[in-house]
Amino acid sequence: MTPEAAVGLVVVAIAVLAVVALLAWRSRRKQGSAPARRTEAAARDAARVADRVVDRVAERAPTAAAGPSLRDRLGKARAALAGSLASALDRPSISEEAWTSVTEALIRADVGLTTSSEIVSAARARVEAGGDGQVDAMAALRAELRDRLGRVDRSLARRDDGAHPSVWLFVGVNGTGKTTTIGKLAKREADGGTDVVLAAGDTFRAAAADQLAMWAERSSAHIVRGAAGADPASVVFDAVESAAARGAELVLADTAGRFHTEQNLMAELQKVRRVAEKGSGVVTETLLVLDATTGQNGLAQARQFIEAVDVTGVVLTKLDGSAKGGIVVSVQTELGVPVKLVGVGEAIADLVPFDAAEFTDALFA
Ligand SMILES: Nc1nc2c(ncn2[C@@H]2O[C@H](COP(=O)(O)OP(=O)(O)O)[C@@H](O)[C@H]2O)c(=O)[nH]1
Ligand SMILES: [Mg+2]
Repeated sequence: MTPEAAVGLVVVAIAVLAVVALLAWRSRRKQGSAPARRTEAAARDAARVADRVVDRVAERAPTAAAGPSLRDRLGKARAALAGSLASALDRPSISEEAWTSVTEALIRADVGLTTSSEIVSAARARVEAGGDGQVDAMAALRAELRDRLGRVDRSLARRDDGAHPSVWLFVGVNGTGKTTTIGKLAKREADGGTDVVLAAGDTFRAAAADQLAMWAERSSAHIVRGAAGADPASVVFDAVESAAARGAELVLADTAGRFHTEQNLMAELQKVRRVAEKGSGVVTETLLVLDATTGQNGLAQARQFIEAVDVTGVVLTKLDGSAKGGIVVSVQTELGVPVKLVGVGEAIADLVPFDAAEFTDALFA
């Protein structure tokens, strides 16, 4: 090795040592913040992983407690109707056959024959009045549907005499989602600061009261239940008196599912309705719970219940499932009863107020 090379090596070695020393000094100086940064980075990574897990869980169980979007939950209903309408109307001039296809698409989506024809005639009149191509056929259809769903009062009524309790009675055939809806509403009302009492008026099966008790626990609501086979009217009466004694504002009364064709059961329901008002309570809502997936058959059920008890609103459940969505339009236009709430899943947060504009947009978008 030449002396120059040796000197060069020494200089390089000194330089390397100096850099190492400098780095060591800086790392010592920042010892406090480096672990914090590492912790932050690790936390960010963990959050990203958690987000991915949550996303995956949400994919598997779309009913997770996150606020449900009607648009997202109407996936199937939307795809079916929007697809048919787009293929019929996506052309410069709309032929007679195209309008027929639109009518058929609406009927397939459970809008019902009469209502579908009326909607299409009215939309067609709008388009024709607008002259050639001036009014978009899809927009006309959407506006017509929205108008028909209208601006009705969808609020859930309470007593306006300042006294308590108000009673909301839930009726409907078996399996439509009465108990589940009560559970979701109990949570919503309790979260809003209302003292809620649940009445386990389904005394047909012991399991029914247990199911309601589980929801009561989740919403911290008080529950009144009777012995298996007890008179449902007396259970509801006791719940109303218990609510009055506690100063609770609201009683949500469950009833046993019944076939709308069974006259004695419908009579029993009328008795529950009467007895619920015998003491300190006033029934301010009688909500018919309809399973949207039953389509037009739901309408037949609804007619019977409306005849038997004074139905003030409809809760349309399972709109997240294979329901076609159009049943909302039939229920309201053919029965004249407002759809007040829709169920979009089995979880506690899966109940949303019905919004005509949002619903129409969701169906078409
Ligand atoms: N997917 C879905 N399932 C629901 C909805 N509402 C209720 N269910 C389910 O429907 C079934 C029957 O509900 P339940 O409340 O026991 O009906 P009930 O006999 O009328 O009291 C249960 O499995 C519920 O989880 C909803 O909005 N969407
Ligand atoms: Mg039930």
